Amino acid sequence: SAKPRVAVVFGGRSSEHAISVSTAGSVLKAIDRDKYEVLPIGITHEGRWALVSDEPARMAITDGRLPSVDHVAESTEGQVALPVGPGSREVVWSEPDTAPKALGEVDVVFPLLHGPWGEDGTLQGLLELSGVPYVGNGVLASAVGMDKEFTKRLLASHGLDVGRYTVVRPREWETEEGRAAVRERAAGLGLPLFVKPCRAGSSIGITKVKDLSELDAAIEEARRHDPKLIIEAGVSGREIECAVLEFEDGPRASVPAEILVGGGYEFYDFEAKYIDSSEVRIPAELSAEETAGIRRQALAAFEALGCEGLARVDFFLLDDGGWMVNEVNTMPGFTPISAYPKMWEATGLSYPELIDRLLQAALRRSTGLR
Ligand code: G1L
Repeated sequence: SAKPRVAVVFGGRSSEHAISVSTAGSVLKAIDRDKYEVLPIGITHEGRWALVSDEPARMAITDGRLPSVDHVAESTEGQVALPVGPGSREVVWSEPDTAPKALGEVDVVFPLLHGPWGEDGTLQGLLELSGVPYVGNGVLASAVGMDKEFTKRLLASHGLDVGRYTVVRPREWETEEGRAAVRERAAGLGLPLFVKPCRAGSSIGITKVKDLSELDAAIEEARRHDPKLIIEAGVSGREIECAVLEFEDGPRASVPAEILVGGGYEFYDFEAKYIDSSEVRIPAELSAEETAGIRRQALAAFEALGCEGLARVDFFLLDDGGWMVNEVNTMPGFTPISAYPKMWEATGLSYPELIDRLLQAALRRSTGLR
């Protein structure tokens, strides 16, 4: 009998709760029910794990209405629990003042969560402790991919160009000598500068600094999202992305895409990314040599971070012909119209096939060292 049971976990205490819910709707719709049994588990805004009705249609973004776990949860009183400890993969459902009820065993978790407690490796750590295999990146790659400083350090040590930058640590901005040192390092990077929270799921808190008189305000703004900041030298070039996916014989890179930022946007910000949906050209118009180069570097970045399952690697093709890695996204946008699935579609892999490959890769692994 035994179809593998997939727990799709989504929602959560994140500003991208609704994005996660609508992504889960797409994933639930595309999972082959002849091959897998599905258990949808939502995390409410308050962080409560709840059993959700298996109705993908109710999880879509419909004319301006944002979906939420709180609207599709079976009960806001009860709570789903994944026992921590090896041996059991049994999931339980408890209502107040009643004995916990077994929901059965889970063979694999499909985590669709963004931001803190989602893509920073903490949920992956919980799943490791629980002994349940899961789709996508492990603890280390998830944690590194979330931190722009450690991403750059690893990529650079593997010979990839990451551009010029400086890190501002929490305590450094709290003394006058520290602030002076930061201003001096920033001035050495030229203009424009991009001031960013070092650890963030999306583009929130980022300021483009065109004059050093704007630097302090930009730093204060970024510090509202993360006490650790990164200041990057602005670059001029084209924004090219490449999708990497783990196959039976190892990772493969897709045809690349180009992000064409629509008029009016200073850079690819939160709104441009999710609401305005800037144009994506797939395949990107590149020479055969450029395409081969980007695919090779995307695989190198995947290996540098010790990625598993998938990653989207974002580059700048600089005006001088060089390449720079801008970001490694270990949990990319994942609806059928997101760049990551579209790059695989253009490479010959449909959305349902992509989901099946991710589940198969997770089921081939077990938890622990690999
Ligand atoms: F599980 C995967 F495949 F690794 C995975 C997990 C999460 C792929 C993509 C995502 N992405 C998201 O969860 C999100 C960016 C839609 C969250 Cl808001």
